[in-house]
Amino acid sequence: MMDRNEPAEKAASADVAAARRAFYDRIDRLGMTPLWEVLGALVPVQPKSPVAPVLWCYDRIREHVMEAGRLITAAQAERRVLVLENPALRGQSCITQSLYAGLQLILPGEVAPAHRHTQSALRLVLDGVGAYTAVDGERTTMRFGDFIITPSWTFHDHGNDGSGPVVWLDGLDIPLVRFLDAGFAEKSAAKSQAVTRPEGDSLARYGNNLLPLDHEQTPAQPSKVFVYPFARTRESLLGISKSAIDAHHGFKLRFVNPATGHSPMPTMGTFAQRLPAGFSTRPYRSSDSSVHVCLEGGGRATIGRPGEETVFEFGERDIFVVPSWHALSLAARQDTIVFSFSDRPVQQVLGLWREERLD
Ligand code: GTQ
Repeated sequence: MMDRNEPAEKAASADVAAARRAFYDRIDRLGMTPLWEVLGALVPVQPKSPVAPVLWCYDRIREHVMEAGRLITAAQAERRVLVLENPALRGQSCITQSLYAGLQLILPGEVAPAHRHTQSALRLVLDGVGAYTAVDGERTTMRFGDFIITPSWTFHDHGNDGSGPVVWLDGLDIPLVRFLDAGFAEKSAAKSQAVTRPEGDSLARYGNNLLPLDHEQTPAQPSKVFVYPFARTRESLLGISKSAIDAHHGFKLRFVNPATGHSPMPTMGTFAQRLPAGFSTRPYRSSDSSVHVCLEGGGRATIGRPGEETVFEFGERDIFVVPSWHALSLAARQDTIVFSFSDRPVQQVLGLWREERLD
């Protein structure tokens, strides 16, 4: 086993080092490079994520999202979104290595025209009322905290029939699909897709402990439930609050495709958790970098190992990132509900996912 803490070059004499450098230059022209100079970085003992812990306070960025609404229309932009870029990954449209996030604004009377793409998207409604998302011919009214999905290759358009601006968080697997070079997209001929099913049809058919008689899905197929209403999520989180609390998670549940028990979409895992006022979670880490959004209450997130930790004070609508294998501890100032998402199902299906409960 080579000593990964000591670069091979350091141990060598000056002559050997010079000979090696000359050799590296010669093989460089042939499109080759020595593994031993990079092995430690390629095969790390544990994840060394380049992702930075970062917090966006909604109240501080809201005015800029609104300003975008005065500079470009939803129709001109196709999607009027301010991308949340991880400060360590600027220019790559990434919030983590595998995931994209942005804040989408839609003004009264606007339509973000119908299109589809192989990237999967989730929406978490943060601000305003009166907007809808249409997925596969069915419209869903967007209410605060609702988690809505647009699975890979489903047509979707967004509109606002209300009287004020509406903002939601978009989460997409754009970097993952880009990495795989598997991106396809097309615009629909129709600006708004034809409504073929009444609102609530999917939820009634697939989201109420019942399924159509002949309905069968494989684990990788996305949920036919397009909206996971916040009212229902809240009800479950409060409903389990009389039982024992998990020291590392509080009361935490994962969203599922009810027909399979797997994640609503194959590339993104989504979670909701409740922390009672005054409760602090024990530190916990996992190999999926995650994006957290506070929907109710607020508190303190401590990210990373003691001595080099990052501490964020967060409140409602604030968004923060926890990099892979960084310990997270959450302390609730008030009764708090946090939504989060990550690439966990991808790691799990590939046999890569790890977690560790600390302390
Ligand atoms: O709503 O379809 O934030 O296609 C980025 C790409 C949103 C969308 C984004 C998209 C969309």
